Amino acid sequence: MKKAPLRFIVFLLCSICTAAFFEAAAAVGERPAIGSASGTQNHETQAERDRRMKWWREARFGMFIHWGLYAVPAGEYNGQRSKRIGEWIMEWANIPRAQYETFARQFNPVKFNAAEWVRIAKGAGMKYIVITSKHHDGFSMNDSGVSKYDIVDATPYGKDPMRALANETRKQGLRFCFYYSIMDWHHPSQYVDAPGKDPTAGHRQTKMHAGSKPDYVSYMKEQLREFITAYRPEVLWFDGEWVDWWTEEDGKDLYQYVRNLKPDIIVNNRVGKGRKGMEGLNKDDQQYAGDFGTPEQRIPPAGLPGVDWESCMTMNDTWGYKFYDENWKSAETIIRNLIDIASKGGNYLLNVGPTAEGLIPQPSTERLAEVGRWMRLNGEAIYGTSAGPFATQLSFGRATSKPGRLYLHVFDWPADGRLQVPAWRKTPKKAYLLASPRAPIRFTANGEGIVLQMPMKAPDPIASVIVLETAER
Ligand code: FHN
Repeated sequence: MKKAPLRFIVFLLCSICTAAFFEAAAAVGERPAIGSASGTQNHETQAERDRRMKWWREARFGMFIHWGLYAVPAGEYNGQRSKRIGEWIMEWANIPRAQYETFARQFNPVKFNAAEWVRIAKGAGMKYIVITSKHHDGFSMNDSGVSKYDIVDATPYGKDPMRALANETRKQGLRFCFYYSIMDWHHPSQYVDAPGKDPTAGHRQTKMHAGSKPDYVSYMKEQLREFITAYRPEVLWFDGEWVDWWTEEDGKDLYQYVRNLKPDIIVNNRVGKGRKGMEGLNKDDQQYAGDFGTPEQRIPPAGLPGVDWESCMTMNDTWGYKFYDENWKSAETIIRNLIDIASKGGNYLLNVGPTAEGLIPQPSTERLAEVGRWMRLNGEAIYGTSAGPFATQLSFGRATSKPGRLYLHVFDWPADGRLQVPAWRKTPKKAYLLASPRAPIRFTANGEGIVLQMPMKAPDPIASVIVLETAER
């Protein structure tokens, strides 16, 4: 029998080891990246990846800001309004590029105050800010060297609010991040081919002129290089990747490109083609580019052990400002969403849509202030926590955990003050309200777990947090 060449033997051995590595990783619950075949990217070890993702995983709560030219029409064009999202007005009002460009001459956010915006985010308990550097309309909200279609060159405002916001965000101890749209309704490489649609208006599926893709990709890369080197964003939140002319290979290439520019940057899964629509998590037929999943306007039904994900959500029904959209979520809904998401091991990216003058709408600031009041008391039960240990949803609320501590977030306080907590793998040794740690809560074990004997009245009608200290960490 012919002797097998050495190379073949080496190859065989390697694939056996790789397979063994994955088994091991899965076994110890390590978090392979949502992206690459080896669980890490850029030859990054798992430990390096965990270090890179640490601040983001502990942050749990961030502000999304959709701000751009679409705030000028604010949801109305020639008297036409829509239930559709405001930042898509160039699409649903079929506004030709040349016409849409005229909004730039009306964009003058003289009331923009970076310190105030960051104070509102910080006051709500948010740890990072993701703002639209360029949305689908292609307009750059920062000073871009590769485009004159930006806030410095094309508007009477003439200044760079992203510079101010980046500096202020860091000054107040939050993380500055950018949203960037791959689809671009303004770039000449793309056009619209749809019945009744102006070829230069907006559309969900822009087409790419033959041979123009390389130009556009190098335009994007040059713009991203200047954004990354000038503003040092900590996260790049891509979007608009669904267009047919964008591929997973393009996504992997762009992921590599931005990580080479800033190795500790975190990139969402919309850099590539992995996500399953608005559910936001990746298909599992291959390893896709990106560091975290992006459910949109929804919360996954159950926790996703080992997966990094972030739910993004509006406070009303639009991302970009629409003056007549008053369908605001209550502070209770927002706080319970945050708890629900944290109890499943995810982050919450909550959106505001500032006006063309540069103001965050009052209904948003009021609700964020109320969220902040809850977070100042209960932040310990959100920041740096992991998903709760219970296989099924708790009937009375949610749970988050830390080594040696379980946090019960009680939405529905029992009328008789008696709370049945299902058993889980740890032994509770002490219980108390997070709001009054020196007042121990008595509890007794029973066949199903433990029963807590709590005060008759809920300390907080939205969510009262009980801490269970456990013997085991
Ligand atoms: O089309 C965008 C939309 O305008 C908004 O930016 C959201 C935010 O996640 N993302 C896209 C819709 O999936």
